Amino acid sequence: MSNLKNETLREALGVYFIMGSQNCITSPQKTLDLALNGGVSIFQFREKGEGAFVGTEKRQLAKELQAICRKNNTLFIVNDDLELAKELDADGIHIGQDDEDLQYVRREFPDKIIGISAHTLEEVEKAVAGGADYLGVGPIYATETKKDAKEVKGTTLIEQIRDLGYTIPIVGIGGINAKRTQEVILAGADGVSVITAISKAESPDKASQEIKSEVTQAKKIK
Ligand code: TZP
Ligand code: MG
Repeated sequence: MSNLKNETLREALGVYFIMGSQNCITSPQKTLDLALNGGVSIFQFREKGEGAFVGTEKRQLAKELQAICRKNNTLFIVNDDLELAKELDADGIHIGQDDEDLQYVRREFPDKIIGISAHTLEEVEKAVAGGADYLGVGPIYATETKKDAKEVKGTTLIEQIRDLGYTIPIVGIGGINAKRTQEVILAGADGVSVITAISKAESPDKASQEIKSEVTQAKKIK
């Protein structure tokens, strides 16, 4: 990815909303629409876990959420499902360490945004060498959302990555809400990835707005 694209992506990662139907208390379409109005700048469709749709229902929901993103000029990323990402011509794909090999994904999607979750410096080094466009680092705080999440690390790994001079865009993930946002950005992240604090908020628009404002403020201090 060129430097220009890299800087555009860094900016877009500010408020990174992730969800699937299983994370929502009302309709996912409505939740996403409100979140985008509130200031979410990039969205990841992550339909997984208990009660998640599969097959045709999953595909249909993905298409509807992608259409909402397009209407709002917001990047649409698919979690883990290469076939779906290809079929929908998504803007990108996010993979975990246990998913498809990064170099394979890069070959399959030469021009797409590829994000990867990283939990150690070794994983960071491999991700950068393998051509990832951004890193998801966490869990920063305790999370109820991902049952098999690794141990909570606070912001230490983000700080270490920056201290070593890596400039790759980073989003923090895990238990992040508006109150915790500044700490994550000040540690060196370009954005915050959020599920529950937006998907289960009484007003997903207000929650997104608050997080966006914290990101903006923290970036001014940095
Ligand atoms: N990866 C690490 S923590 C996490 C994922 C997908 C879940 C984050 O969800 P929440 O609700 O924002 O804590
Ligand atoms: Mg995965």
